[in-house]
Amino acid sequence: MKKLNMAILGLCCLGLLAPALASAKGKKTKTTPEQVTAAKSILTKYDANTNGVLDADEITKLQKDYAAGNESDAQVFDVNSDKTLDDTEIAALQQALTAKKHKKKAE
Ligand SMILES: [Ca+2]
Ligand SMILES: [Ca+2]
Repeated sequence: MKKLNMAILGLCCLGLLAPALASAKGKKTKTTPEQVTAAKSILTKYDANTNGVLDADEITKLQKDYAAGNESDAQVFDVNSDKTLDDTEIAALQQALTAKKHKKKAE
């Protein structure tokens, strides 16, 4: 009986851990065209030193503005809709910015 309980407990732990592991396992989120457009717009607004990338201080300002509700473009990156841009979401933003450079679509 005790063994069974342990087995069940083990299975429960696995069940709890598996999704966490799956999401932590650096899965790449796909960049949507909307995100690329928004990223471009954000870069235009926040690239204060115009070096073509969002630096730490520029990202901090973006995060502050977004948290204050002053930045609507960043909304597409707030995947969990908690009104803040965390590291993962900023990474997605940076990814969208690079995607723009690599993927050139003839329009
Ligand atoms: Ca910059
Ligand atoms: Ca968020």
